[in-house]
Amino acid sequence: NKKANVLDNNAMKRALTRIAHEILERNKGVDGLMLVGIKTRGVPIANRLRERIKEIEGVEVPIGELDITLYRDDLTHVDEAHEPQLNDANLREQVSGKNVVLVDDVLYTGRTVRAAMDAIMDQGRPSQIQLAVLVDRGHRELPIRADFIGKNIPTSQNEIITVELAEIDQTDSVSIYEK
Ligand code: 3GP
Ligand code: 5GP
Ligand code: MG
Repeated sequence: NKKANVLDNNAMKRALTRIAHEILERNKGVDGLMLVGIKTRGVPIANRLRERIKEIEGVEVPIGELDITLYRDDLTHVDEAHEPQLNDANLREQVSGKNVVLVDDVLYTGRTVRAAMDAIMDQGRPSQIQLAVLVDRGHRELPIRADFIGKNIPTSQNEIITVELAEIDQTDSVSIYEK
């Protein structure tokens, strides 16, 4: 059952515009920049950031996607015994020498991001890896943090964050549910 709407369409738009500016500021422009979305919902978020960056700088930065699926995926309960499994890495561009910005919808334990970093490093030697997330819900189990955050939403273990994106869900929203 739903407890609260946290971001609507306009708030999400503003957060992603801000993150696009922050990415450009941190990386001093688009040179060497590459975005990598983590499936499923990290991919449309990465595409939106690329659109914003194009509007700001007039350049389309390279983009890739990673498929990292939990070995046992039970949406309301992440089994600590099972690490996210890496399925495949279809990175369209070489990551060597790039400033790679990983993009995901929700950052939770950090295990998905750890697997994503492994996948990137298998492709080559990036100059840097940074992390952008729409929502940081806390409860990290690894020493991982995001460089760019849409919204910090402190949650309890029995809450889940629902992220809906127009490209997949026909609407843009972030809300909190109680299990
Ligand atoms: P996503 O792949 O688009 O990011 O994990 C499959 C989907 O379930 C994810 O979509 C994610 O949004 C959603 N989800 C909701 N709660 C959880 C959770 O606690 N753990 C995981 N792994 N996914 C969750
Ligand atoms: P982590 O590996 O950090 O525990 O979890 C990150 C991944 O799991 C993200 O890709 C995200 O899709 C999913 N996830 C974890 N918790 C939640 C949550 O509360 N809501 C949503 N929507 N996704 C979550
Ligand atoms: Mg995700």
